[in-house]
Amino acid sequence: MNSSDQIKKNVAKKALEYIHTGQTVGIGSGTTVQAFIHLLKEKIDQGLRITTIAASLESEKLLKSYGISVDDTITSCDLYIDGADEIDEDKNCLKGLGRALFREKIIATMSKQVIICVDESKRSLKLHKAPIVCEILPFGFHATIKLIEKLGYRGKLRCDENHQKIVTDNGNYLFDIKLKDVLDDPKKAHLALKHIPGVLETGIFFNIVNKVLVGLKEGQVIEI
Ligand code: A5P
Repeated sequence: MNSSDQIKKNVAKKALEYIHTGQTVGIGSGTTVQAFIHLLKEKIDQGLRITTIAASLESEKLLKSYGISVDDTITSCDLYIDGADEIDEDKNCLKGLGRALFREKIIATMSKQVIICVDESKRSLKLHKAPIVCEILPFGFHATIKLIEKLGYRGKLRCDENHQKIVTDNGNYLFDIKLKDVLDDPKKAHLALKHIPGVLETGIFFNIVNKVLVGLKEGQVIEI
């Protein structure tokens, strides 16, 4: 049986097979992506040349520390590599547990190919386990939460262990909606939430993922 870290490495290694010199590559965030960046550095040392754009300050810092070029003026990517918190059979996913959903969605949307790297535990027939994360504007956030609740959702403003509100890389707050039931229509849920002016973006990704790499406990990586 492979450890969780080893599974992440296995999936990251598979994702690396899609990277070629001359590409612009969107780099997501989270621990699986960190494993990917470590392996990417080895390839860069061997002569691979790419330009990247990063979905979080943390990923950007790691890329830069390895001497990998990061350019946030890029307008399109050949491919985007990221993790997810949960993914369903139709490749819809829930993202944002690592705070970075907003930039992640911007980069995924500008990418020709979106590859999501997960382990088996993140797969579901229908989304229901992970929260729907909403990035919300600090101004008027009480009113925004009231409107989210008016849609029938219940959740929590994300705070740290000292009860301080978590602030994203973009200076906003996060509201985590706990799902009571499976998410039958991710697009509909996204559009309803996005209709609230204070909701800047949601962690519901639909019609955007092209390929899923799933790391199995036994060590193999399957492509979906
Ligand atoms: C970041 O906000 C998330 O969308 C991440 O992509 C997600 O949390 C996956 O992270 P791990 O690879 O650490 O599970």
